[in-house]
Amino acid sequence: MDVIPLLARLGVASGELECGGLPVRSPIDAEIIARLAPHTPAHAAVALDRAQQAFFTWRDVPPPRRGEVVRQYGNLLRRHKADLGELVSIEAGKIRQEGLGEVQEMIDICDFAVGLSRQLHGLTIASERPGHRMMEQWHPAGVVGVVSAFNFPAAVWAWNAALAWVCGDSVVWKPSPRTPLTALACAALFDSLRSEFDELPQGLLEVLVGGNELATLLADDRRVTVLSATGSTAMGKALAPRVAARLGRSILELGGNNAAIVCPSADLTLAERAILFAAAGTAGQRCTSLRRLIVHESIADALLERLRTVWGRVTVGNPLDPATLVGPLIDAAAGAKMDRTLAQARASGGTVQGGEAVGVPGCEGACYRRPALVEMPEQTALVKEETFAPILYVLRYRTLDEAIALHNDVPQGLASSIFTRDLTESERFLSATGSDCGIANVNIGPSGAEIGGAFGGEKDTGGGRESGSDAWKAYMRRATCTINYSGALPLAQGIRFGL
Ligand code: UN1
Repeated sequence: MDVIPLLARLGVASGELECGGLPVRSPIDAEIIARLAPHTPAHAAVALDRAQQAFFTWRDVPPPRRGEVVRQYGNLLRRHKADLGELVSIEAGKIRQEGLGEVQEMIDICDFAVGLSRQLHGLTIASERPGHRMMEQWHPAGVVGVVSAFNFPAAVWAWNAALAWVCGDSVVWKPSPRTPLTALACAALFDSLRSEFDELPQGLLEVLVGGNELATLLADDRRVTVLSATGSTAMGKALAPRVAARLGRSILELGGNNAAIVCPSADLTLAERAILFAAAGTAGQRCTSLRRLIVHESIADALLERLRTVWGRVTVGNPLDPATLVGPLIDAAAGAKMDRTLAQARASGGTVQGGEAVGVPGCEGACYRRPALVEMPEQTALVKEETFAPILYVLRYRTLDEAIALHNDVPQGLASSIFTRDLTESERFLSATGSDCGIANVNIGPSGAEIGGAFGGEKDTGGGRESGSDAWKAYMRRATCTINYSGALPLAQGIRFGL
């Protein structure tokens, strides 16, 4: 696949693409599409320096003006949606619809951030002292480090970057070494704004291409005020203590083991469609992918019959082919992990449909798997693990209490859903004693979240929140300010002090 013309249209110079020691492969056919020169710690030091200098300038630019830059970036994304979406498909293996959806998500967060740029509101607070006023101000935080994963090579970065920029921060981005081209394209588009905005400092966006050592470097560097990392729980557990050791801030969006409870009153036609997209979409490689289905015993056979049919029919193939619903896994190691997991599921009493390798003409070296539907006798240790592949475990329940207990009895806590038309069941699921996840949905699957809400989850998912709602506050520092206009000096807490 020749990605050079596509990258050229997105503004990436071909000189960067062919000479380095880091091969970039497309999961579509496992062929090398570029060779980049990875950045060294010395490059990273320069990039961090530039980012810090950029912050010193940028924090002084009025937020609505910062928003104008993000607005123009969103417009660039609109213009380049088809090309950038295709690049995401080629590099991450997503089907075209999902590649485009990812760019749409970037556009949406830019729009959100533009609005936010005029709404970085603080509170006014009633003072206990006469002639005093209290207020909160939100100030830019500093350099925001973003570590992103292969499965959302652009959108998750954009959630962070668009907010960070309007909040007055600069961004140093370490993309997954599997998807650096998308990052270079996003950066080239951003760079092209420079001609329109004099105040856009060099260093507002720095991209570091390379492996884990660069993420470690960001975690350790005091200049990185906030480190936002998306990826596996193991990655989060490696980085977070390093950030904490220097008392830095981190935003973690780690693994999920997302479930859906299907109740007796559920609309099964709707549930079937939602389950298919959530479990098999993106070849099961979203943090929010549906991995566990907890079905009431009275409808389990009926639902399973429907699911077996759709699982048998789902089209697996080249993600650039418009008829394909399920593209490749990211690499052979992911396929081997899926195979091992299914063998273990069988060994512990699971009944497996699907999961076999699919040969795609012209893509023989790549890793295509049919999505697997696995009926399990119980929620074993294997089911509690996140396997980043299209495997859907099916469990049965009798009472809603039992279903919720099963639902919450995993280490992860990202996204969740319930299918029901019974108000008492959905309210219970959404209540304090229901789902313990950061995202809880009714009559839609756990994946495909909109940017307007805060995104993230609890427990092994890391606790961070990104994207919408008030997630922006994590990218700023809060100053609590008390102003005395009384001419006297009453002390708080009733203290009398003085001679
Ligand atoms: C991820 O899988 O890391 O909810 C992010 C979704 C997307 C984001 C997923 N909006 O599927």
